[in-house]
Amino acid sequence: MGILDEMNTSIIEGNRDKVEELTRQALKQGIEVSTILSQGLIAPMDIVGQRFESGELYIPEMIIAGEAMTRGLNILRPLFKESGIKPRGTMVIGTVKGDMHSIGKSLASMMIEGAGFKMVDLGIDVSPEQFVKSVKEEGAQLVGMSSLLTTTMPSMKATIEALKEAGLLDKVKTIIGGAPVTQEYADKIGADGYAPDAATGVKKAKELVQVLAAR
Ligand code: B12
Repeated sequence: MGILDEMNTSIIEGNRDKVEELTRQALKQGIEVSTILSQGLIAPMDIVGQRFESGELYIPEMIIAGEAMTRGLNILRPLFKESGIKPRGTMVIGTVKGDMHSIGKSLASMMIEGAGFKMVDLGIDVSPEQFVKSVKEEGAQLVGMSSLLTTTMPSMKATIEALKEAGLLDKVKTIIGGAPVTQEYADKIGADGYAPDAATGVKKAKELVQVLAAR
């Protein structure tokens, strides 16, 4: 069994220490960081989701799998950072109000940070007011929102409305993501960008700061 398969099994089984060890080993073997990420860490979470849906796995197991994946992510995190460069811009990121899913948000944050942005991560269950406050305090150009539940997607709309009310929408660009989110939804709520994955998030972030700079 290849090391990436072993990582899949260990995440699904929630074997946190093993995931950490295998991530280190995979790096030592010279496997690309992006491959370790997509095939070793992200792929098993899809399987976990499917098994949850079919009733094979329960919430505690889903939490432990998430924690195991995060251990691997933490090892890759420093490798995404470029050092000593002036930030391209500042992004405030968070999982929207009512939503506790952190993994996709943290991954997007890590990759955008790696592309040279200053990231202000507000964590999970972030209210529209908290987003607005942080954008003001940080002078951010970008706001990243994550939602994994169809029931919390409206919090994205509420956040965009709160930014508008605070008179910030001409200064900041918004990017939304998360499994149930679509381009169509982004258009509907007036988000400036939609990213189906973290890599697209990086691309959008770069594009949108350029749009702002060109003004
Ligand atoms: C792990 C998990 C949990 C963990 C979360 C642990 C944690 N620390 O995050 C726990 C156990 C807490 C959990 C709880 C719940 N969960 Co849950 N969970 C999942 C699971 C299995 C994986 C999510 C994940 O981490 N995926 C991996 C990451 C990397 O993918 P991602 O989040 O999509 O992120 C990527 C992109 O979307 C994008 N992205 C995401 N956000 C952003 C933001 C920006 C700015 C950008 C640029 C990009 C970006 O980039 C990421 C990387 O490519 C999914 C199933 C699935 N396949 O999605 C269900 C799932 C999301 N959960 C679900 C449900 C129902 C729940 C609960 C309501 C269960 C319950 N009955 O209590 C609760 C809700 C709690 C709450 N209020 O939030 C449903 C949602 C159904 C729906 N459509 O609304 C799913 C789809 C499972 C299912 N098939 O039924 N869950």
